[in-house]
Amino acid sequence: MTSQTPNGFTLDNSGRRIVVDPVTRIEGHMRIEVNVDENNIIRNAVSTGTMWRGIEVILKNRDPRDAWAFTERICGVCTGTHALTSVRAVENALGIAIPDNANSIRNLMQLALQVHDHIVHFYHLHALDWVDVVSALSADPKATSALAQSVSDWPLSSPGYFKDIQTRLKKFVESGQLGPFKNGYWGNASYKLPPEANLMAVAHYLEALDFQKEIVKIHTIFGGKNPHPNWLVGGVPCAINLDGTGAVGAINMERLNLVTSIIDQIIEFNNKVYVPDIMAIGSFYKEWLYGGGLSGKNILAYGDLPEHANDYSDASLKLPRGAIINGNLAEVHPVDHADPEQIQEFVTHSWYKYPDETKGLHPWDGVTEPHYELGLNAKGTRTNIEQLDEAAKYSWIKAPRWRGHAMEVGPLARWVIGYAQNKAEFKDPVDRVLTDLGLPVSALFSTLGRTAARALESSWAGHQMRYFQNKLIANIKAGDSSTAHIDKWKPETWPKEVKGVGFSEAPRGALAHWIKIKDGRIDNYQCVVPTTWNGSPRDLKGNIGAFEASLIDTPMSDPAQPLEILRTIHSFDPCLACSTHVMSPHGQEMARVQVR
Ligand code: NFE
Ligand code: MG
Repeated sequence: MTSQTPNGFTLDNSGRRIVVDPVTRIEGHMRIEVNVDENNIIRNAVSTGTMWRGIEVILKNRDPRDAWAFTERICGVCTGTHALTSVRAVENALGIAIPDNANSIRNLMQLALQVHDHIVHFYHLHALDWVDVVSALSADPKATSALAQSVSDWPLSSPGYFKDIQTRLKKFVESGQLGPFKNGYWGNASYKLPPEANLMAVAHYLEALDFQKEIVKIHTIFGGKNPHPNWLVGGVPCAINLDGTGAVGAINMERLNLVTSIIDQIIEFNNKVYVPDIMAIGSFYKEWLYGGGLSGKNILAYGDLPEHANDYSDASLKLPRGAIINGNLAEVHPVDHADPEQIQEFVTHSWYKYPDETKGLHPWDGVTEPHYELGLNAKGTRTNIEQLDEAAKYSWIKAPRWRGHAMEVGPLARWVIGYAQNKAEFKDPVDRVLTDLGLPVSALFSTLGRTAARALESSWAGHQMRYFQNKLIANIKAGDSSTAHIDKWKPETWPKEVKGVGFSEAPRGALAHWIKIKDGRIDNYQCVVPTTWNGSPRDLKGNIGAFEASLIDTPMSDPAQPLEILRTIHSFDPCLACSTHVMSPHGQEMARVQVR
């Protein structure tokens, strides 16, 4: 049956249905179903979160000062970002200000997460959608060396180096123990890189695996551990003592120097490996401009990285805030988390119950009441096993909307908003990439655009880290070693009832937590996370979510090998643990790929 969605997509679910479950190389449990027409072009898409975790329910009646430690465990991937968002929500509710050093350290923690997440996402979760590992076996190491040296002066680029990598890879393949490279669609016609580019990318896959463990040391220095570093309402939980005496584990000059040296390595890795790889790989795929979905239409960013402590105004935020509707880049709308007209969550197609499901709820009044029921498909059979019914409830992800619109969030959304605001630090790198690849601005709104924006952001983030690290050191040297204000820690001093909101830009996009505090305890707590926006199911009016929209009209070269689906869905870096915040017995793996 053909239908038109209010957000501008034509759907047809009459063709063959392809089920991909579970989608791998993401965080959490997710299923995608698409219908393809007789030419194997995707004409309908259904995305579903198949797990539920109930963290919002677990938080009820707890001490608001502990909320960060619970919410942080929503996810081990965007580790720390929920904690940061949570302490901001509590500070906003109780009027708690943090010291300058805490602001710099929080920004360093958040930026370290961005860079770590982006590098790991590209190399370890996404690259193999573009890079054919098996093809690397037939590369000429000498030609690979020449290619590597033509794209950057990264030192690991000799013919011998690539020969060694190739030999290691060969042993791996011959052993039959492919490990992380198992079950790839090697040899699929959608792979376009020459063997040498594949070999270079495989080498960088291994290098990135080694390097990522250095990045997270920043979390262990400022937050004691990773994943799930420590946070604190009122500041950060680390003491500063430059001469190394006094508090055990205090931040001293030696530790600060280690942070500085990791930041230098991050900047170099981004400049000489990550960004050049994106450009090199992008140059072979620039015809493959599918996957735009909502990105050229409706995008949302909350902004983050306050330059000044406690100032969350647009002017203070280094990552931009705003909403773009219907692709009109000339108008960036202001975003207000406290406005009940702006952000609402719907559950028409989600496995939750609302008193009135024809209405959305602002998160301060949000309700999280699970209500799992299997939909019935057109044939009238129970469907979760075989085929979802998108006309019924079909996902554990709620459907958040901004002024009624389904929105895409993430690095591309942030960069397009910065671009639309004419901010040179976002506009210039984007224009350089487009010029180098010979592509128009519209090419940004694609799977490739999402992947490129993430690389540019990783590079930008490295420089911001250097900025906040220098700011931190200068402030400490000027005699300020304060890292926390705990003067408002006593619940007896709090108002009887109060509410607050904290927001951030997590690696995957706009994140906010809303809290209501009553008699010193959490009365209601709601998280609306990036993958809730992107992975949203349909809403009451039939608007499809960003994942779903991104798949429509994409041709598949072989539906039994759904590489194009993975390529586009992976470009969002989905995290289902975040978005569904008890797995049902029906949520477990049912099949890898089914073609019907
Ligand atoms: Ni679990 Fe997360 C991020 C948050 S969800 S990864 O980034 O918040 O999309
Ligand atoms: Mg939620």
